Amino acid sequence: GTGKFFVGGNWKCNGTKDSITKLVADLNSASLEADVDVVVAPPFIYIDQVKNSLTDRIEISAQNCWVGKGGAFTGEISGEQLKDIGCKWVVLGHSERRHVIGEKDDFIGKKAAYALSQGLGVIACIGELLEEREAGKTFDVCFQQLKAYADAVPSWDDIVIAYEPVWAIGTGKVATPQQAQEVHVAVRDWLSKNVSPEVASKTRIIYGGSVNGSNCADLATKEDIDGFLVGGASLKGPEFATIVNSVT
Ligand code: G2H
Repeated sequence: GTGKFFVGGNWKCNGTKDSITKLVADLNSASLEADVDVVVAPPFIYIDQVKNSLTDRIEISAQNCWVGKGGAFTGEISGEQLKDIGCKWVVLGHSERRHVIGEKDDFIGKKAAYALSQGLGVIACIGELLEEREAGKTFDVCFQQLKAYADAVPSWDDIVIAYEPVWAIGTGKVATPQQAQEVHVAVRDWLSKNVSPEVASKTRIIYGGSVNGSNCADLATKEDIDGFLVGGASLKGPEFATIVNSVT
């Protein structure tokens, strides 16, 4: 792998004050391998609760943010506000925002650039739909999404790329280690040719899509899999710890 293993828990639109109190307690008492960056992404309204109760060992991410400076944008949350409440990261370009909410590549690229400008790290998601994979367009789609980030951001220092094939998200159909590795290599190659060999070798590329406590170890053995973005299984503290500790 490249750099430090990185495991993010994307809680999506799940949880209550009570269930999050329990999850935080489980995470606080879990033993986590030292050499792993660990991040959780609660829903916006629970970030402050998590920030005030979770161990500093685990950093906090938002799941989205506004594309620019705050102001008259009803219902949005700005990057400045995320920094203000102690977020270190923001997930951008998640497939649910692309395909359920309708966010487009260039909008996501602008969000990434603005978030970086505010000092947030960006977990930049990419990934193909099943029909795109079946049509042999996996690399084309991933490269187009990567290009939108590359065209917008001034630096890749604070970006982690999350490859999440949409057909594997929340479906229980995890990509095989070989399928994931193949795309991760292609992404690294794209970065090398289109950004720089240095960025390609330094940027972490994590896998997401039905990662759980049983399949993480096999995936983690692959050379270009530098960690995971975990949805469903991140809602269970002990299982999330198992995934963090799958670092090889
Ligand atoms: C992919 C992943 C986390 P899950 O969306 O981002 O979710 O692990 O539930 O497939």
